[in-house]
Amino acid sequence: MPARWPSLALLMALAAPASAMPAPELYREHCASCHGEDRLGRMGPALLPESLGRLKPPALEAVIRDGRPATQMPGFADRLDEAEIAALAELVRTPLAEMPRWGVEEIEASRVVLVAPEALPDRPQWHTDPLNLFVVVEAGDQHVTILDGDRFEPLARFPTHFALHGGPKFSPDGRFVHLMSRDGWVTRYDLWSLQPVAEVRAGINSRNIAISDDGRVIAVANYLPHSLVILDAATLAPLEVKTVDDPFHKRTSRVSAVYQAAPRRSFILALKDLPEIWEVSYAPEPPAVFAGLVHNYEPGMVEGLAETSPFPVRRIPLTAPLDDFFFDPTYTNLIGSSRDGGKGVVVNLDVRREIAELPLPGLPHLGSGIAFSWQGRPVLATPHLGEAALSVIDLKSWQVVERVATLGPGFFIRGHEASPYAWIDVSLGPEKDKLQILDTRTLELVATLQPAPGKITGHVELTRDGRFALVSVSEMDGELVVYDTATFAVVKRLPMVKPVGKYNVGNKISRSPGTSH
Ligand code: DHE
Repeated sequence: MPARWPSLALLMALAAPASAMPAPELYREHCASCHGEDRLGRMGPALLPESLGRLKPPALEAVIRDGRPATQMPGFADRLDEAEIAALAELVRTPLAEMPRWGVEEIEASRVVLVAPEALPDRPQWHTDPLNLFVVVEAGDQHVTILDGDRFEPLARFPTHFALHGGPKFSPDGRFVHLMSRDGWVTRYDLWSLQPVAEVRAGINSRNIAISDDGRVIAVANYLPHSLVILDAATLAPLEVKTVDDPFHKRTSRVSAVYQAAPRRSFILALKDLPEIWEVSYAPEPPAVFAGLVHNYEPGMVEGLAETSPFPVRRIPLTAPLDDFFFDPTYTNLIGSSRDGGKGVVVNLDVRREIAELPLPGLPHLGSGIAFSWQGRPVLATPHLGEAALSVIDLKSWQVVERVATLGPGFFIRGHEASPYAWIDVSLGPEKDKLQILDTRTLELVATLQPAPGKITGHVELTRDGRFALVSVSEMDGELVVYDTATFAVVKRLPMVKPVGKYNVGNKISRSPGTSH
C-alpha cells in the first residue's frame, strides 16, 4: 500500500502560527465595531477599494499597524502579526460581492437635523464682513476652520466627517455652507450661528456636490452606488435617487462629478463609465427639451416610458466618457477631458454634440481652471496633473493659444478679477514647496515663491477684494500663509493641520472667474 502523504493545505495549516485566524474573522474581531460589519463605515470610514484606492498597500498596512495620527484609529501592532495585518489589508481592498443598496430609505434613516430652522438667529452672531469669510478644510485632523477674511483670525473650528473632498457649496446668500466627505456625508453648516444644522449620508462613496442657483436643492455625485442623489437643501431630506444607467444596453455608471449650470437651471454630470453627459433640470418647470421620451433616447429605443421625475434627464451622447469639465461663460459649451485621453473635447449642450477637439496631453485638471481675458479674448487656463505645464485655451476658437512651462505638475490655479496675477501650485512635481505667479496680461511667469522651504505648497484662494492670497502649506504641521497680491510679501502666518483647501464666501457666490464653482 502506498504511503499516505498529508495534503498541502494541511501542511500549511500546521505550519501557520497557532493564532492565525481567517481574515473575515480578524475583521469581525478588530474592525467591525468602528467600520461596520458590511465595511460601509460607521464611526470610522468605509473600508472599500473605492474609499481606499488612493492608499498604496504598504501605506494601508502601516495604518493598521501604527494607527492614524489625529484620528481615533489605533495601531494594532500589539495584537496582530505581520501576516494578519497583510491579510486584513488584502480583505479591505477586495470589492464587495454586490453593489450596496443606498436608496431613499437608507439615506433618510441616516439623516439628522441638529438645529431646527426656526431656532436659528436672524442675523450673524459676529461682526465682520459675512461675504469675506473663508471656510478652510484641515484634512490632517478632519476639522474645518471658519476664518474672518478681514482680520485673518479664526471665528470657529469644528470636527468633520473623514476625508472631505471637493469645494464646499454655499447657499446663494452665503449664509449656509455644505460640506461633503468621500464617504458620502453631506453637512449643512450655518455660518451666522457657527454650528452644523443637519447632516445626511447620501452615498457610500461620493465625488462632489453642487447646489442649485436658487439654493433649493443639492445634487450629490456618487461612485458607490452608481447614482445621483437630489437633496432638499434646507433639510437635507432625499428628494430623489437616480440610478445612472443606460437601460438600453443594461449598464450603469459611476458619476465623476456634478456641476451647477445656473443659466440653464440644471446640473451637468460627468460620467465615468458611459459615453454620455447628463443634464438634469432643477427648474420648477423644466423646459420642453426635457419632456417627451424618457432620458431623450433616440426615438424607438426605449418606448413607452415617460419621464415623471421633477428632475428630468437629458442625455448628450459622446464618443468616449469624459471626466472633468470647464464651462464657457454662457454654459452653452463645455470642454471635457478624460484622465487618459490626451485631448480636450468641446461639447455644445444645446445641439447635444461634440463640436471640436484639441490636443491636451498631460492630464489637464479642467475643473480647477480659471477664466480671464487675454488680448481681448476670453481664455481658460488649466494646470496639468501629469505635466509641468499650464495650458491657455481660447474659449471662442477652442485653440490652445499658449502652453506655459512650469516647475512641475500641479492641482490648482487661482486668480481674481481685481488682480492681474494667477497663483499656480506645482505640488505634484519635485519642487513641491514652490508656487509660481503668472501675469495674465503677458502669460509670463513673473515670480516664484517658497512659503515654507521643504514643505508641500498647495491650494490658493484670494480674499473677496483680491488684495490677499491665502496659500496652503499642506503638511500636518502646516499653515496658511497670507500674501499681499500686489507685492507678494507675506502678511501673516496661521498654523493649520494640513489645510488642503479654502473657500471665500463672496468669490464663490458671485462666481468670480478666478476661482472654481
Ligand atoms: Fe480633487 C475638487 C476630482 C484628487 C483636493 N477634485 C475636485 C473636483 C473634482 C475632483 C471633480 C471638483 C469638484 C467640486 O469642487 O465641486 N480630485 C479629483 C480626482 O479625480 C482626483 C485627481 C483623484 C481622486 O482620488 O479623486 C482628485 N483632490 C484630489 C487630491 O488628492 C486632493 C489634493 C486632496 C484630497 O482632498 O483628496 C484633492 N479636489 C481637491 C480640492 C478641491 C477638489 C481642495 C476643491 C478645489 C476648489 O478650489 O474648488
